[in-house]
Amino acid sequence: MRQAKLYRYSLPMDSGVILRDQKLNNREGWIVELCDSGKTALGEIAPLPGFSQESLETAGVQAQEQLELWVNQQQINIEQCVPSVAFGLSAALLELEGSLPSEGNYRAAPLCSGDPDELIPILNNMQGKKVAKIKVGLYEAIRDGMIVSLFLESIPDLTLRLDANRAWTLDKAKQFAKYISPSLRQRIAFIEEPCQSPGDSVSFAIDTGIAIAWDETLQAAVREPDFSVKHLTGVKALIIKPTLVGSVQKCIRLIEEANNHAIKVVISSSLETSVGLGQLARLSHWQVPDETPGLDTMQLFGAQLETPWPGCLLPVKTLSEQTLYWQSHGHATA
Ligand code: OSB
Ligand code: MG
Repeated sequence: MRQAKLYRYSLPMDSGVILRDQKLNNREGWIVELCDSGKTALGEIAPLPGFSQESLETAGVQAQEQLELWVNQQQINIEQCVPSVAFGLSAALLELEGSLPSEGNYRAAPLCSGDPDELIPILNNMQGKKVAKIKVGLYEAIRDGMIVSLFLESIPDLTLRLDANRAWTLDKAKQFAKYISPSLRQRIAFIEEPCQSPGDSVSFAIDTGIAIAWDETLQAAVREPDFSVKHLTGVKALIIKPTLVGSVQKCIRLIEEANNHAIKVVISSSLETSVGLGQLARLSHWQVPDETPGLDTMQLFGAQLETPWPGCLLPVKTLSEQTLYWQSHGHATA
């Protein structure tokens, strides 16, 4: 017999500079719990304010509709759900059937969301390939250029990912690049969305030799019905945030298409709790084994949820402490 539950959670968080315009003090979302033949699986549905087009309420209503169909052995249509619901339901279903491998890549690229000095001890303790991510475009472009240059000069085995979130004009972006000597530029793995317009970002990459990646441009493009990775060339990497893209299957199709165009993929967080973040770490290990995911966002939370993130010292809240919003009544159809 199939059973399902839908929990609504709320966890304390300080989103800091990650969400420039709208600081979040609380992360709210849904956790689905599926039970079938003695097995249980979770999935997280967490529209991100300012990024997702659907609201928390819309997502919850849609999730409940789909769960009602599922417990009654009826056809559900994940691909027609809004992205956050498609991701959460598909992850839970894969988990239930044992198709999401348990091994994860939890060595997320450390995210510097404040004082760059805080990154130094973290990098010194990091084993293997040193990759970190720094947000740029929050202060003067020249200051960003000097800081990035300083990091690359003082840590010779460091590779940096940068994220400007479309903060710069082409001129500003070039000012930034001027402070980074050409010999250091290959150690910038990529800069996500340097310019306000994607065309300017491509010009920046050509003019400076600094590789770029699409994040916002990708999330917008996948919503178009005739979407194809073909239209997104000129970049080194695509940043895939499954909560904003859709089902795990859709993400896998996107990864395959990107690989066919010699574009790398980085699986990245939309500030999911430890439930969703752990599944993203597993998806990344499974489908993008050679690329460090962008999942260093547990640090923004005040607590974890149900399934802890390896090595994280934050207290773990259980699902039973959250609001049970809906649950199925037994239908003995199986
Ligand atoms: O700007 O890429 C962003 C998280 C939520 C919303 C937007 C962003 C992010 C991250 C996730 O930066 C962390 C990462 O990509 O490493
Ligand atoms: Mg980004």
